Amino acid sequence: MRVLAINDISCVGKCSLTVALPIISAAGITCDILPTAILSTHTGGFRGYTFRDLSEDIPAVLKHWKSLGLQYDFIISGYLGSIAQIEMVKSVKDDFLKKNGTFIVDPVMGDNGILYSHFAQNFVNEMKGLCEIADVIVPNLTEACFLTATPYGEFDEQGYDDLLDKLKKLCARPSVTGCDIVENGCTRSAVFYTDENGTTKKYSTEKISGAFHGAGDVYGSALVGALARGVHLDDAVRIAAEFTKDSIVQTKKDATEPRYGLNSESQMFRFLSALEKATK
Ligand code: PXL
Repeated sequence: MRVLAINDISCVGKCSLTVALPIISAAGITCDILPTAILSTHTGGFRGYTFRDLSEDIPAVLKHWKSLGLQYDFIISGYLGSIAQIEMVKSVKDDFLKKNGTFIVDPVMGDNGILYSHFAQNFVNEMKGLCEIADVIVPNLTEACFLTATPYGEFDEQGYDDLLDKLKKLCARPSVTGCDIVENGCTRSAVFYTDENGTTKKYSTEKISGAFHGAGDVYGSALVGALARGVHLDDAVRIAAEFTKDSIVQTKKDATEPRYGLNSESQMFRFLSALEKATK
């Protein structure tokens, strides 16, 4: 199994490729990378960060890869710095994804109801086009709302089901993270997702209060790692959600600044043990 992760390198702050590469590799899967930009830190919570767009370098990289005849079982795309890069990802999918391969899009655009800096409505519209050619999309709740022109706010379970129905018009298998639900009087954090048969399901974990940067990257990377290992979608969602929750719990215990990302390193063994169990 060979995965290509298309994402930026945020040198500090543990997100995008600095999360995808260790998690997918630890899952036992070869993870090649196509960096879209190099930033001194990610853009969520730091000021004065540097941003080098790597778009100019990408055509030569892809030309070289074509000469090697590279083909991928999975391609996952994440943070894209421009509309031109969305178009580039579409052509990478056409040229480098195996016939029966899986294309996963993390439509990284925002969090907590707002778009990240650099993004506006025209980017959202183009991102919808990318989601339309994906097999699986992994938006957070904010991104799911922008993709479906749904006002961001509080949802009940029917509201999440309706949101998934709208997303299904874009992509058959959406998986939305960060959906708060109330079960037996307790707030829990759920992933709402659609399985291979088109049925919407949910998987919930304990809700840890606070905003934790990079949680979506940990979830998406663990999901790809599990799917690439041949784990069924239901188990892959469960394992990825538990790993993300465990990483959040540890990060909260560490009391590090949330903008520095999740301590997923400490939970890697647990994640791999769950993966081993699911693949036996
Ligand atoms: O974690 C998502 C992400 C990825 N890449 C960059 C970001 C963010 C979120 O802020 O700024 C550069």
